[in-house]
Amino acid sequence: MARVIVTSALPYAYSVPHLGNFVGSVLPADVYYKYLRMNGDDAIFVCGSDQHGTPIELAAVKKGVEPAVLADEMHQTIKTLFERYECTFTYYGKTHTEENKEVAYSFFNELYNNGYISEHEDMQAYCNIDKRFLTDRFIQGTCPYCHKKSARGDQCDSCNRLLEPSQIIDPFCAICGKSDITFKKTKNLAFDLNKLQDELRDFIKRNGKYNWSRDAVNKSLSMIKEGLRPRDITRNMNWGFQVPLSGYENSRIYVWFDAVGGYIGITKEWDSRKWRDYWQNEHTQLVQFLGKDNTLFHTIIWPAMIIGSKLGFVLPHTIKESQFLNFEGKKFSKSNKVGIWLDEALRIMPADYWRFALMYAYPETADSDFTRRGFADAVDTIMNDKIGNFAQRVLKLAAANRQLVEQGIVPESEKRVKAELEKYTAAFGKLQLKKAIAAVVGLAEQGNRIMSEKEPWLLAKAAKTDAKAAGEAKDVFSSLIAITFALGVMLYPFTPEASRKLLAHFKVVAEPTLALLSGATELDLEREPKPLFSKLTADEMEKLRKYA
Ligand code: B3M
Ligand code: ZN
Repeated sequence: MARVIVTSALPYAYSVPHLGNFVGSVLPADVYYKYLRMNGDDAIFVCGSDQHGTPIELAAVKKGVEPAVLADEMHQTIKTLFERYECTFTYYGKTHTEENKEVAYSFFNELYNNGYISEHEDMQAYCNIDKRFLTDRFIQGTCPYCHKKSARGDQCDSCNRLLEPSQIIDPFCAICGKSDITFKKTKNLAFDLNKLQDELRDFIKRNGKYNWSRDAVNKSLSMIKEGLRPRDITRNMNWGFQVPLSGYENSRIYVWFDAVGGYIGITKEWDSRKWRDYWQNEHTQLVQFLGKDNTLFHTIIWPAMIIGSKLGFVLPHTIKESQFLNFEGKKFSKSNKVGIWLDEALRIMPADYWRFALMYAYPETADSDFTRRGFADAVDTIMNDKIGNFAQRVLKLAAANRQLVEQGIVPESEKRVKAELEKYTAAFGKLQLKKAIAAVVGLAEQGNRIMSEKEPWLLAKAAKTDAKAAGEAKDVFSSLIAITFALGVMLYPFTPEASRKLLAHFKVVAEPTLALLSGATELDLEREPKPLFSKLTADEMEKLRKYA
């Protein structure tokens, strides 16, 4: 039994996430965590709001409220939404807390003491129109590497390389769009990543073999190969943690520094004692889910903080990077009204449908596309026809032919259950979540095949007068019941509500475990079978059409 920390990238607390954000990290992390719980692992699932950074400050300025107030309001909204999607975090915290400040300061102080933080004076972009320093996303322009016009102050949105504001070619201000920019002399503190590059390379080579996405390994190693540069960890702005060093009263700690450290801060907020048992324990596996635009912050800056601080925190064991989900062939975009946001989605269909359809389209190794047609197909053909209808037919047949129902079946003794379960656990073991969901669908397909080949309703009729037919009917019923029960268990990470409904027929009311599959079934024949899923109605299709 392993001890595992599962994390999902921390959503910024300034807007509701869209379906693409959700499937990029929180949803697959939740699916994986639910699996670990079923498997009996000692796992915690940590996520929360990333509350610092320029966009939040700016949104607050526009609304005329304090950034902390806005960030806490949004935190509550987003947290409640994830709960409505049945995400079962051990703790959904936030970064603007005392606990996280302590964590950020201990990283800062140790890196400083160990000689990895250096002071430098340079010219920083300042917008003469907005009268502020242009940090991070507020300075945009052309990328010095790929030469696309998609560079922002800390990263290029096209090639995803990490940048410094001074590297940007033809910069302009993202607030006013103008290039009335002066470079003013300021002091900043930089994290000397260059001093840690050999250790970082070793770390990536060592841990990169634990189910990391190949893309994550490759681009991290190639960044190191190009040579790491010192990276500013302070910003000339007012929102964020104060810099714990005199002379920096007008600066704040860079948002990414306390955001990655936030995984620890949030765990500390969860439990002021237990957090150490997870984070400062060499036997812990840290499994991190994130979108590909967040990878280098997690494979370079974050491990550099852990290695350089020598605080004994566990390094990422697995980096599970996802590619992007597009919406009907386009990038999600609030300003261009492309996409569906998490609050809107629940006004169209309940959580289970989104969880399943999104994981079915999970951009696990390549960008994928969310389309109305694909969604309808996942809902109607797979959820409703293959899984839901099958389970309901089995339960109805059983209720109508009680004399053929054997109690105490061990689901795993059914060879089809055993085979698909093996694929399922192997897939989860390698964090191949699309293969895991395919094993669930595969088991339902096996069940459907038995239905059409054996025609159990005819066997049941024949069984009334023919003892041999009765024997065969019982066997077929046992297989079907074993498969139905196993589906109830295996669906849990993907569609927790349907799993609950199905397992209630087997008198399982607690959170399911994989161990149930080696136990005995007890089918409740008094319980009326109801549909697990339903097809999209004309009304639901119409609602979806509005977004397409
Ligand atoms: N908040 C970026 C994002 O939401 C950032 C992730 C932080 S993970 C420590 O895409
Ligand atoms: Zn670029």
